[in-house]
This record gives sequence, structure tokens and C-alpha cells, in this order.
Amino acid sequence: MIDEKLQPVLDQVLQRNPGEPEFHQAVREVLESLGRVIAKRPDYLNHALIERICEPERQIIFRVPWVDDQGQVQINRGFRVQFNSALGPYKGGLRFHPSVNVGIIKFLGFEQTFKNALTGMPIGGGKGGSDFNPRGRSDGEVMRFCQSFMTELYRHIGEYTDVPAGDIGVGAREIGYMFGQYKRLTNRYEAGVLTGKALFYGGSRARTEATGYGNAYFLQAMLATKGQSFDGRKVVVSGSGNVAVYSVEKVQSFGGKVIAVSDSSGYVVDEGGVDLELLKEIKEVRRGRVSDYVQLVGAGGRAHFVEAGTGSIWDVPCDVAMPSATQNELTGKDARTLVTNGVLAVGEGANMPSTPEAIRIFQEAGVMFAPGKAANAGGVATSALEMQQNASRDSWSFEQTEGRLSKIMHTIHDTCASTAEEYGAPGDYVLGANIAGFVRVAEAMRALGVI
Ligand code: NDP
Ligand code: 2IT
Repeated sequence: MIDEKLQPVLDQVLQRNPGEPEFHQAVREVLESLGRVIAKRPDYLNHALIERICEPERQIIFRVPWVDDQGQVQINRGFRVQFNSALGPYKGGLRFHPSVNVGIIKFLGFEQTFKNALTGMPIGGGKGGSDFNPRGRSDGEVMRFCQSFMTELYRHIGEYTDVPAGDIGVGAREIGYMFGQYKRLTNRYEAGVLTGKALFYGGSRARTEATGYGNAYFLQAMLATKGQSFDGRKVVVSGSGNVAVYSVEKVQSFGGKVIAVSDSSGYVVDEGGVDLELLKEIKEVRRGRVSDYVQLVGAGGRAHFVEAGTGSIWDVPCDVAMPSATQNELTGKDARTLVTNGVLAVGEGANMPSTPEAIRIFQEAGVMFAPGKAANAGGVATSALEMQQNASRDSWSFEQTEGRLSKIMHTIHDTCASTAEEYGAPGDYVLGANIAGFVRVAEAMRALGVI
């Protein structure tokens, strides 16, 4: 339910941003949480502050022409939405996926603004990407695409302006090609302009692992509030990309047993526990599919594959669910199945992976639920640590960096929990995350005048 004073704000967002359902969904969720804030602090309704927070500061859309291996010219669309810079330079990933459009980038930029505020680091919110599909493209094609993308993007970014990183379809390889092109265009070795770089040219240790590890740390803290832990628990992780793989790694180190992973073609179940080294080999070295796992793991049919469309990974009974692929991948129906199967906790590794109906079902059933903007904030927090290292021309050890990450995740957890309690909804991490993130952004914006 949305407060009647905030309904006109939502109505205006819906009217001014037609055909952008993901953006509407993200804004509606935050506005629903803010009723309790304006009841205590009606002054937040002044000066169109909330309206301004829902409007990106700048939206850039550009043509990305490139030449494929057959010599044919291809055209894609590039985006960068610079959502809010009250707390620091715009910060957020770049997504390369055929489904990308301006509404998706706006939802991601909006979420990023509150997520980044929750980290406590000096970073604003932004997001970008392209409808380019890297699947099946050669290394040369990916490089030429990245170079063309950066040939336009470079004029809008910078260490003090906007600092992109990876997201779906963008990992260390793509960041490398984009950094190389930025360096040629600007004639500057500006390490802090991108994060997620490889170690040998300014990357941070533990950045690759950070999002998945961070979600596991958040869940560990949330489970502990009920005297629970990962030890001996069955865990299902959707996706098999960067976030999923390092969620599996950390959950295993905490004594949990990950029994299923997926990609857009389907999911694999291995009741014996997913073989992490094999999963990494398939995804990171071969750039293959999770279905390859079944044959490669061998061992007398220990694992099986279920094709997408014939079942859902959330049909696999588990104690902890970690949706780590994409938005709206976990539906109301999936949530009902998980609840029936006795799920204890859900930690969102992806951005907005649970539909609003799914979230309602979890909360009504008393399932501990960690929303993405809190649970997956470890990635961007470690990006901010990478910026710190770049600014001081330093390079920290893995232990030091992971130690900072773990502390940040526990602090975010405690902030969400105490904010939910303060606003009369103990245990509601959605409310806690939305309110704590909002208040930080709102206070900074007020201090800066009408911006
Ligand atoms: P990757 O590209 O490394 O992996 C994405 C995974 O999700 C792949 O297994 C992919 O399968 C699957 N996937 C993507 N789109 C779809 C889709 N439409 N339907 C079904 N499966 C899909 O991306 P990341 O691991 O980096 O990102 C995963 C999620 O985590 C995203 O929501 C991202 O925004 C979020 N996130 C990422 C952070 C990071 O640091 N990388 C930080 C915080 C959040 P396939 O290969 O078949 O496409
Ligand atoms: O959604 C996210 O937080 C990311 N893709 C990471 C952003 C970043 O700047 O590291």
C-alpha cells in the first residue's frame, strides 16, 4: 500500500515514463516504504525532494556501430543513466544483454542510488549498458564493440564524474577493452575511471568475489538473528555468472551445500553438492553452459539438467534461496513453492529478482528476506574500495579487502535491521533498506540546495 500523500508522486512517475514496467516496479516499492518516513518527518514532502529523487539527473542514449567478423556493420544502442550524484560521483555497472532498454537501465540506476547510499561510501548512483548480445561473439567482436561503446561514453565519465563497472555480460575482459580505449582517447592513465579491472593494471583483490561473498555474509548475519547458520543447509543459487559462482564459493566455505545452479537455458541439480572447480572451469574458462556440467561431472549420473520452460529452479527444495541471475526471475508461484518446501531465508544476489508478489508471500510466511539493494551491495562497496586504492596508488591484500567487505556487509545488515525496528516493522529488511538508503540520499540532497 502506498501512502495517499505519495500516490501523486507515483502517478507522475508512471505518466512521465510510459512503457517502463521495471522502473515503475522499483519506484513503487521504495515509495511504499516511505509512508512511515513522512509520517515521522513530513518535511521530506517539501521542495519536491521525493519527486527529484525519482528523476534521473541525466540520461544519455547513443549509437554504437561496429564491424563483425564477416565485415558486416552492426548497430547497437548504448545507455548511461546518471541518476543521482548527491553522495559522490555516479557509480554503477554496465550491462550488455539483448533485453537492455532505457527503462531497465533506469530501474537499475534508481536501485543503485539507494544501494550505494547503504554502503556508507561516497558514491552516487548510475547505470548503463547496451542491447548488444555477447553470446556467441568472438573476442575480436567483443573488443571492437567495447571500443566503439567507449568512443562515445568516454566524454561522460571520469574518476570524479561517473565510474562504471561490470554487470550482466560485462566482466574483466570487457572492462579491460573499455579501459584501453578510454586511455587512448584521453591520453590519461586514469585508473579510477572504471572498476572491476584486472589486478595487474589497478584492479582490487576480492572485487571479482565481492558480490557473491557479500550476499553470503549478509545472509550469515540475517540467519544469526534467529540463531541459525549455513552449516548443513541446502542452498539453491540461480544463475551461473559472476555473482552466482562466488555465492557458491562462500556458502560452501560456511558449510552450506549448494545443490542447484542455472543459466537462461535451464538448471542443474547435483544433490551431492555442486563441484565449484568444475563450475568455474565451465563458466570462466570455456565460457560454456551449465548443461555441460552433467556430462563433465560424470560419476554415474549424479547430476541432472532441467531445460528452461519445463520447470523452475525454485522447485528444488532448499533452506536458503539466492536468486542471482536477473530481474523478476522468482515469481509468486515460485515463492509459494519455496514456502511449501520450508525455505528459511532468501538473499537477493541479483537486482530485483523477486516479483512484488513473491516478496509479499515470503514476508507473510515469515521467511527472512534480504532485498538486493542491501544483500548484493558488496560488489559496489568493493568497487569503492578499488577507487580508494587507485586514488592512493595502493594495492591491498586479499585479507584486508575481504575484511573490509565483511565488515561493510554486517554494518549494512545491522542498519537495515535497526531502521526497520525504528520504523515499527522489525524484521522487514525491505523497509529497512529502502528507508535507510532514502534518508542518506535525501539528507545530502537537502544540504546541497535545490539540485
Ligand atoms: P553474469 O553475466 O556474470 O551472469 C548472469 C547470469 O544470469 C548467467 O548465468 C545468465 O545466464 C543469467 N541470466 C542473465 N539474464 C538472464 C535472463 N534474462 N534469464 C535467465 N537467466 C539470465 O552477470 P552477474 O553475475 O554479474 O549479474 C547477475 C545479477 O547480479 C544481475 O541482476 C546483476 O545486476 C546483479 N549484480 C551484479 C553485480 C556484480 O558485481 N557483477 C553486483 C550487484 C548485482 P545466460 O548466460 O544463459 O544468459
Ligand atoms: O548492480 C551492481 O551493484 C553492480 N553491477 C556493481 C556496480 C559497481 O559499480 O561495482
